[in-house]
Amino acid sequence: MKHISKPHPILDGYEKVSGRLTYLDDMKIEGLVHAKLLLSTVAHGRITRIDADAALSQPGVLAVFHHGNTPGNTYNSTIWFEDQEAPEDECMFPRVVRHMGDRVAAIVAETAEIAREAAALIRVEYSELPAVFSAQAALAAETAEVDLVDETRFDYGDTDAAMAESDRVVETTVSTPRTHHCAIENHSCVAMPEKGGRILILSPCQSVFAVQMVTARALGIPASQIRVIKPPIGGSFGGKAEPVLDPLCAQFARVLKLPVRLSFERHETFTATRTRSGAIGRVRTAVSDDGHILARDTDVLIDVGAYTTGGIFLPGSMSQRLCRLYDIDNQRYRGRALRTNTVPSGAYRGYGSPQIHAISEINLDLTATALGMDPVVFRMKNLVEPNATDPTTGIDVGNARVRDCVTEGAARFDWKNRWGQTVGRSRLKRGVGMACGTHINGCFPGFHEATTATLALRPDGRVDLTCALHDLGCGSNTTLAQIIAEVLDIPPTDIVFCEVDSDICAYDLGTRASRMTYIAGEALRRTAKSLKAKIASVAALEFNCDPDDLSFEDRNVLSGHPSDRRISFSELFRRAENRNLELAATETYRATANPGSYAAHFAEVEVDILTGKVRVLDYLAVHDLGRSINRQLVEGQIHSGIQMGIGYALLEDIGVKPDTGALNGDSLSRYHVPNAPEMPRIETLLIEKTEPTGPYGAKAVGELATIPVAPAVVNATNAALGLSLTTLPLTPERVVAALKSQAR
Ligand code: SMO
Repeated sequence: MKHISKPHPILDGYEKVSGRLTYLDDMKIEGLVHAKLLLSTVAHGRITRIDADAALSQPGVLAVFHHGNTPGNTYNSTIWFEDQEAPEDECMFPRVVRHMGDRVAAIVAETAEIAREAAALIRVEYSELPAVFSAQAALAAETAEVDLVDETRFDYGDTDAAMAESDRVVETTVSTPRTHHCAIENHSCVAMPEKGGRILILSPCQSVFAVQMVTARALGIPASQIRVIKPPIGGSFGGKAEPVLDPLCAQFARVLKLPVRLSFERHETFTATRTRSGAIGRVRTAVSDDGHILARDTDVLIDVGAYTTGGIFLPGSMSQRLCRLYDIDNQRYRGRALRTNTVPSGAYRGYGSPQIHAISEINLDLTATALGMDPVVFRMKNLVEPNATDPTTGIDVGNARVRDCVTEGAARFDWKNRWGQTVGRSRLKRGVGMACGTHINGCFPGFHEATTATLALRPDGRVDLTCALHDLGCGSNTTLAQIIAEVLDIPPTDIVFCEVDSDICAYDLGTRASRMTYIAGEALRRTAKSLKAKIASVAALEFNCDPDDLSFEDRNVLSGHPSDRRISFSELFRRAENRNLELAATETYRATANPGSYAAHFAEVEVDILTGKVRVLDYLAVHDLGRSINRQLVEGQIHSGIQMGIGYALLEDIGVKPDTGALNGDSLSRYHVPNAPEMPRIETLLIEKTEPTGPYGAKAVGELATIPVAPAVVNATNAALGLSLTTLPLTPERVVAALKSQAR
């Protein structure tokens, strides 16, 4: 193959590194005015008074918006299609604020500076209400208000009987922190009036259609009145999956009949957008002495923050990720998502998967420890085989190669010789650990798991692509271009991507659920094949030969064997026009499967027992991704996944203060992500045994890359210290406290 499994630089990489790419905040828009939000300073309270007179009297101030003069329509920012039902408890400006950082008012002014200064002049009075800052507190509070947003259960086999008959049951409780995406680009939006009373929204987002639907509900107008375009985006990781600023910005533009920009600063992105939900999970794993898992019982409590958002899906998606990894005959699960008076949660790379894997994979290692068994040996006795059936959904997990990941990874990492070694004298203790992980490929069998694309030959021989493909900055468009390039035998740079625009692209779910390579990639492969057939039929007319005798080579069609004649794509465009034939193809691909992607990660850590600081020294990530389309980008995804996962294990926590609900980590100086010096040596190993339903055998890697990291690092730390640390992140304070209580 010419373009598949080949490195190719990111298509807009040069523009990015040279600073030429224009992000939304860099765009010059004529007549633009600026909005600034005023955010709640209490965690829960009824707004009794908003005095904006002083602000309004400032020169350059155009308007103040608050609950008294904006639509009170409730909505749920998680929806992504027109009639989707989801509990609606958010509105533009609530009368009762539910967390510190909730939206109280907005100032719109001629400049951003005037808006910021005027916002500080608004006086707000609250009548404070009781607040809860953790899921456990929400459970205990039993307030009249129902704070449970979803409960999902499954129960198959006979868990209690199997537990009673087992040799031992190992129970652990793991807690995971609330974490933030830290995309380099803060949340930002521009809205402006268009002809005919419509509103145009420019939004760096994960789905222009989600922005359209959510804004329509919030404003109480038909979706057709809103047009959304996605400009280049400076990272998202799930953080921009739910529209936060768009409904507000659209409302301001509609009322003022002016283009309005609403851009967050960093601390606002921390306190007033979305985070990864925190979770506490109790797992009881029943095993036989020879290391077979006989039953498992998992109970998870999820803190979704102040609004329901996508929290309704979290217990279910965690359950889906939990039962595709090990072959367990008896299993019970209960997941409950609760609201608290903290910043709302939403999507963040893996959608519940990093939480549930930390909870279950740390338990598994502690179970192996209780058995006195090597965790690799223990896992190999229980991991799923290819084409296993997910017992909760009946879905085939596809060509699941997690066993290959573990076997080949253990060999490469020299696990046998490194495991159980007491390395390190004096202060510095070393240990190795590993964890497995799985993730989905798209939303099948959920609604709308389809992608529609159009490819059309251009006069210059390049190819126009019309499809709502939301590259979030990680290079998915490059991977997708390689798939088209392979079918048509053209350079990936010959594919001209349209701007994602709700007016010109067919409906699409957008970028979520690890669906880009697997679903959109297959849709594009099929569309390219369809265009290729049309090109071949025109070439066959020109050559007066059978289309089957034609071959494609570097923007040309060749006739016969040997190929004595050739005609270029650009020439074919003209010939087709002369014949009144169209060289364009549109295809819709609807998913028929949802295979699992799999991984095994191996880590070595060094712990300073005096300071409690954990360093990751060495890392091996093994991924079953069917086939890599672009090895370079795959490695980039894996490296970034490891970086995020190390942060999740050791450093990152938005730090909700238990007494006030304020955030400790609301800036990049107080919220610590791993930087280059904290990164280990990384090796990646790919298992490329192809997924039959994926384009050229490919399946997802991007979200999964971060999923096994935290448990692998925690397991290595526990191995190094002989401890059972289960509260993430493993901060120096926690490590030191655990060492002290162990010494006692
Ligand atoms: S966490 Mo993603 O936007 O499926």
